[in-house]
This record gives sequence, structure tokens and C-alpha cells, in this order.
Amino acid sequence: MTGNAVPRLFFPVLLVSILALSLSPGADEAQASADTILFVDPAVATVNVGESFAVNVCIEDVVDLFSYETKLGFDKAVLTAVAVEEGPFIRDHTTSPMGTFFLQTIEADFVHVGCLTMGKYPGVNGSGILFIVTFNATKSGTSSLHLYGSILLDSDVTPLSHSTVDGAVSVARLGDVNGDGVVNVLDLAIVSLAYGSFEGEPNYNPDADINEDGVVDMRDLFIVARHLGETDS
Ligand SMILES: [Ca+2]
Ligand SMILES: [Ca+2]
Repeated sequence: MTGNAVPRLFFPVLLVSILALSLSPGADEAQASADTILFVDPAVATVNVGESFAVNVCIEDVVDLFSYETKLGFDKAVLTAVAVEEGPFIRDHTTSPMGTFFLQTIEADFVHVGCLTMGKYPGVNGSGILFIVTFNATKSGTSSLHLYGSILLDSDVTPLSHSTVDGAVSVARLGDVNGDGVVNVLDLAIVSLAYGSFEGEPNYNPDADINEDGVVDMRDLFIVARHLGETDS
């Protein structure tokens, strides 16, 4: 009925499997792939309140990636996760005719993602996109996009060593020139002080040039006016 049923069952099973593997002989021979990086792309995103945007979670320089699991945390005061979809890295490159089994849960402040190659087939080498998360920006502020609890497995079901690099998102309210969370006469005044100025001139203010076309004019004033009264609180 809901998409949550399978993943909720799956993750404990995966954890038990990994626990069992870690107790079995030879499981501590983790392959040293010091250069493998799990990272968020883009590293820094800037969006406006009300916009949705997507980030990729990517892998770099991996050898024999068979399956993985990770969480991606975010600030629920600023962002809401709305969708998670599988990326092409394993899905499009695995030699398994059964492909992959991809699963995800969306929680208030993190997404939990797992992917299995189905059957006994080699893992995938190289770099690419593991999955894509779509967010809605709900309020102005900043949020880290924090990768944690990540486990990468090779085709012997041995954990692969790797590092992680988080991303960050800055959410602005369009028209909130001074960034105080409300669009009001203060923001209009900042635009009017720079009104008529071109980039490079002394009274040009890049914050007031909201559409970033190199001049502060009626277009910028209209953007503020259109959002007048909007507030984070
Ligand atoms: Ca303001
Ligand atoms: Ca402008």
C-alpha cells in the first residue's frame, strides 16, 4: 500500500546479514580503496523558498561495488525530502540480468537508501550517480546534506573502505534582500537606494540586483513587491 513496507523490512535483514558476515572468518579483510569517495553533488546548492531541487549522491573511484546502504540527513526546518530515485551507476552497468533491487524510505530529516545487485555477479567499477534525492525548500536558512551510516559492499560481500563528503544547501526567500526572513519595506528600501545603478558603479548593490542582470531597476523592485509580506515565521 505504501512504499515504506518493503524497506522497513529490508533494512533490519540487511543489518543482520552484515552482522553475520562480520562474524564470519575473513570478513575483516576489508579491501583498501582509500580513494573511494561517497559524495553529494552539487557540494553547495543555492535555492529559493518554494522551489524544488535535486541533488545526486555519487561514488568516485570504486572497485567492484555490488551493493550499498546509506543515510542522507538534512535540516527539516529548511528542507523536505519528496522523492528518491535510483541513479544509473549500478543499474545501468551491472552484468546481472536481474538488475538491482533499490529501496528507499523518506523520513522527516533523513532519507535511507539501499541497493542490491541481484544474483552472483561482479560489482561495478568507476564513478557515477548512485541515487538522486529531490527536496522542497520550505524555509530560508541553510542545511547540510550529511551522509552517514554508509556501507559499501563488494561482490564478496566485504565492506569497502571509503570516505564521505557532505553537501550543503542555502535557501533564500526571493525578495528578502537583507536576509532577515521577511519581505518588507526594508528590502524595498535597499533596492531603492541602489536604484538605477549598474554593476561596477559605486552605489550598485549585488544584493539589490535580484535578477542578477547587472542593473538595479524596476524588474528587481517588482520581484520584491511581488513577495511583499512573505515571511518564514
Ligand atoms: Ca527582509
Ligand atoms: Ca536587476
